Amino acid sequence: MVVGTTLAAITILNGFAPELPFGSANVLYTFYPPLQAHPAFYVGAALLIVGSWIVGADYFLTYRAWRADNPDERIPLQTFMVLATFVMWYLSSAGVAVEVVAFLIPWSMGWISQVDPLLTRTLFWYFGHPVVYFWLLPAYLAWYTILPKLAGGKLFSDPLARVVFVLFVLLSTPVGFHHQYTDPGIAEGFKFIAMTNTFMLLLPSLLTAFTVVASLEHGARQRGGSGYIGWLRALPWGKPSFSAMALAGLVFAAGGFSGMINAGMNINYLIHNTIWVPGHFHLTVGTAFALTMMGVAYWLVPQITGKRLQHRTLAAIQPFVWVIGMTLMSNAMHRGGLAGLPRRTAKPLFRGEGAAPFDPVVGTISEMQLQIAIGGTLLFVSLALFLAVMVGTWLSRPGMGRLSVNGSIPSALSGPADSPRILDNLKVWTAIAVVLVIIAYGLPLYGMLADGVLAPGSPGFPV
Ligand code: HEM
Ligand SMILES: [Cu+2]
Repeated sequence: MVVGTTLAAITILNGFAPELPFGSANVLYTFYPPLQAHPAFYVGAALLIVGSWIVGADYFLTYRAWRADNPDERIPLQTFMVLATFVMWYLSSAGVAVEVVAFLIPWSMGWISQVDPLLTRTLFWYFGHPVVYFWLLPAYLAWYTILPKLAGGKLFSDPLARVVFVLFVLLSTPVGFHHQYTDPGIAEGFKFIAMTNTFMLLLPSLLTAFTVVASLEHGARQRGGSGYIGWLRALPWGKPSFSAMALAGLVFAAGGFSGMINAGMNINYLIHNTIWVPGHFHLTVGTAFALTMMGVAYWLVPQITGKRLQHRTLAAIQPFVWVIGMTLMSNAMHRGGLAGLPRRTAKPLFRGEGAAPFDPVVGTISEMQLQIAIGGTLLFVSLALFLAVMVGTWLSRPGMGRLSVNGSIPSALSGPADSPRILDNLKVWTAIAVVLVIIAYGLPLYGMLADGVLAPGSPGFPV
C-alpha cells in the first residue's frame, strides 16, 4: 500500500511540473478515460487496492480462528462491522480492479490503443459509490460503539446496528449509476433501478441517526440530563473525542439531505457538475468521516502511546472551528452550485465560447466565493490545531498520564442475543448482495461488452 500510494502521489504531484521524470497524472479521483495518466498512477492505484485485500484477508482469517474456538458465540459487534465492511469492499473493488488491470494499465502502456469510456466509467462507479461507504462505515463503527461510551451510556440496540451493516452490504453496490445520470448509452430503466436502491439505502442511515441519538440520550440521562431536548446540555461537549464525533454525525445529516437531491434522477441535472457536489462531499467525507477520525485519534492515540493528550484547550475548540468553517464553506458551495457555479473550472470554454449555462443565474457568485474562502480558512486553522495537538502529544514524554480510562466497550441495552442468528450469517448476505448486483449491472454491462470490449473506443488524451 505504501509503494502504491507513493507511486500515485509522485505522478499526481508531478502534475504541477509534467516535465519531471516519472510522468504525471492530472486525472484526479474519478480518473475518467479518455483522459490518460502515466501508467505509474494506475499501477499505484492497483497496488493500493491489492494491499487493502490483504488487510481484509487477515481479518477474515483471524475471524475463522476465533470461530473455531467459539462455535456458538455471536460475532462481537465491532468485528461484525469490520467483516461486513470488507464483504462490501471485496464485492465492489472488483469493478475498479477490472477497470485498471484489464483496460487502463494496458492502454496507458500503449499495449492497446483504445478503451471504451462508457464501459470504464461504469466499472469505476460500480466501485465509486461503495468506496464512499468504505470511508463512512468506520465512522459508523465509532458512532455505534465508541460514542455512547464517551457520552456515559450504552448502545441502544446491538441488533439494529447489525441490521444497518447488513443493509449496507446488500445495497451499497447496485447504486453506482446514480453518478452517471447524465451519461448517454445507459438505458433510463437501469438508472431508475439505481435511484430506487439509493433511496432504500437511506434507511440504514436513518436507523443510525435514531440508534445513535437514542444512545446519546441514554448517556445524557445517566449523567443527570433531563427534559425533551435539555438532556443535550448534559453531554460532554468539552471532551474533544466526543464533540468531534457527535458534531460529525450532526453534519452527516445535512450531507444526507444533499445526497437525496443528488440521487433524484431528474433533480440531479440541476446540480451535476456544479460546485454543489463538492459541497455535498465536504459534508460527507470531509466532515462525517474526517472529523470522526480526528475524534477517534483523540481517543485512541493516548491509549496506544500511553501519553496524555496535550494542548487540551486547543483540542476542545478544534472540532467546533471545523464545523463552523465547514458550515460556511459547504453552504456557499451548495448555493453557488444552484446558481450555476461550475464544479471543476472557473470558466469552462466550449469551442472558444464561454459556456452560457454555467453563467451565474443570480449575481451573488462573488459573495458566495468569499464565504467559501472564509470557511476554507477556518478549516485550515482547525486542521493546524489538530496537528498541533497530535504532534504535541507525540513529542510529549510517555507515562505522564494514566493509561486511558476507556477500557472495554460496555454491552448494549439490547444485546446481540435479542437478534436473530441469521444476521451473523455473512455468507447469506453476500449471496443476496451478488444477486442484487447482477440484477442492477448484468444487462447494462452485457450491453456495453456485446459489441466487443474495445468498440467504440477512444485513444488516450494525456493530461
Ligand atoms: C447519505 C446518502 C448519500 C447519497 C444519497 C449520496 C448520493 C450522491 C450522488 C447521487 C452523487 C452524484 C452527484 C453528481 O455528480 O451529480 C454523489 C456524489 C458524491 N458523494 Fe454522495 N451520497 C451520499 C452519501 C455520501 C457519503 C457518506 C460520502 C462519503 C463518505 C459521499 C461522497 C460523495 C462523493 C465524494 C461524491 C462525488 C463523486 C465525484 O467525484 O463525482 N456521499 N453522492
Ligand atoms: Cu454515490
